[in-house]
Amino acid sequence: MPELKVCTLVLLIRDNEILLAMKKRGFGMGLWNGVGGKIKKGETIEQALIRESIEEISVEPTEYTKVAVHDFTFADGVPDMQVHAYLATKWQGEPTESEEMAPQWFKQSEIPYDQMWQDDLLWMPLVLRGKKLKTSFAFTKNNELLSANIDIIDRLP
Ligand code: 6OG
Repeated sequence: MPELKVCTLVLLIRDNEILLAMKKRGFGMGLWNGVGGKIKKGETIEQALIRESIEEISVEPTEYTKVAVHDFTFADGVPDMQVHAYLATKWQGEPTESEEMAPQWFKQSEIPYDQMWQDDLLWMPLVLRGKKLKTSFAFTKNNELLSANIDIIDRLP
């Protein structure tokens, strides 16, 4: 069985806005998303979320809550990516473009779901309303959403 990639994903929230970033290269290129990436050996999930936020948009989250754990399956039915998603309400630094991501504030009522991963439309509105989720999503080889399962839960691991 291939190794499970564990990743982070952080959405900055202020008033009625959300910070998304355009992925300029690699996996998910051309899509708006939160910031994050793979956890490195020896790192905790929270250390990785801070490191990735600094690397990608020059922001250090200081107050954040885990809102979802997503299991993603691509093509073969074997879960191969687990994404720990957080909302951050405090941070240090100004969101700044890097080689990997170009950040932009959006109104929460104007999230560009048609330029995002197809799962986002199903879970982001729920976490923005305060829900906590455990989900699993399956995608085809062409990154089209094939199936979705979303459980609303009280506490996340
Ligand atoms: P790097 O390859 O940049 O990490 N990611 C997803 N995010 C959403 N919203 N939906 C998906 O649906 C995703 N698949 C992956 C996790 C990849 C980054 O992309 C996120 C990481 O933050 C399939 O190291």
